[in-house]
Amino acid sequence: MGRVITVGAAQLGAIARAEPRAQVVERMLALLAQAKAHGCDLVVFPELALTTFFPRWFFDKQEEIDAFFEREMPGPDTRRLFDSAQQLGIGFYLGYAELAQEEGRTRRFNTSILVDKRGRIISKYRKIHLPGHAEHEPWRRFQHLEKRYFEVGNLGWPVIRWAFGEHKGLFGMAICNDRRWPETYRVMGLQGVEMILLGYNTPVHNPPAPEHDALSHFHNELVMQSGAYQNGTWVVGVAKAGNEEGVEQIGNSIIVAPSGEIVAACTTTADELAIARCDLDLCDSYKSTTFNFARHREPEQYRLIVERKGAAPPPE
Ligand code: ING
Repeated sequence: MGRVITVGAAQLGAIARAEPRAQVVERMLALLAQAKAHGCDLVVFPELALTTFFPRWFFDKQEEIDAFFEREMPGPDTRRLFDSAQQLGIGFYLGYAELAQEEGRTRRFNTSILVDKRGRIISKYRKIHLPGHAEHEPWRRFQHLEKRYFEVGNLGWPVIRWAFGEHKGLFGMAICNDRRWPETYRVMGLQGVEMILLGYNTPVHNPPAPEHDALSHFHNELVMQSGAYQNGTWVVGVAKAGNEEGVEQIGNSIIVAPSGEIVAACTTTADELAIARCDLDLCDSYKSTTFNFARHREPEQYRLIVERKGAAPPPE
């Protein structure tokens, strides 16, 4: 028997702007209880899981924006989540808007944390790929102002060794748009990652490219399946789904094996738990063969191409 970790993808349905954090936490506690009943070691919640996806609106008052941020973690509303997870002996990934005092100034990030079974924050990640735009663009059916409300993450993509029970594994985190970029998976793949946890809020409609809308599920699965396979890692992707304040967001939360196969999926756009028993030893079947980086990668060759910055000139 390998190093099996039982994982719950805890998808959340829509969160209304007026929904108090305490009510959202109640919904998360219900998913934690389900996870316990199914023997989960780890539960993954979505990106910005405590509030509605507020970058869909333009706000010009900073205090309105800051109402969506957490100044401490755990805070008054999230302490119950930490305590309950600890009582149940379950670790969790949580995405939230982080307001921090760093380097003598206030900083705002789209953040995720990994909390162990004793309620300790053992890793933090701040979203690097911020999609959307920084200025109000009224032509859009809805805004996507992550570039206005958050700074680019400054923590890299850390991979940590976590003892989730009698076994240990290598875990990393990403957030939403990060999952579309191969660098996200490769930077963690080069650190030997065995399971990448990520949450997302993905509108079906992408105003700059409406022709992609019909492919939103395909692209969601494509990027996580390829990232998993090409780096020999598990990937857990969890949605904030449903019609949230008039914007339809995809569900399609999935758990992907290092083979690239989807082994569990949510089938609704509501609060839903998809569960899989994930054997981390399966990673080695790919990391030691097809994707044996030490034997098969040629970074020196890549460097020359990258430095050339563009297509090679035609032969003389
Ligand atoms: N959301 C979306 C995502 O990357 C997006 C933004 C939607 C990009 C559709 C491209 C196409 O899933 C966030 N929050 O990054």
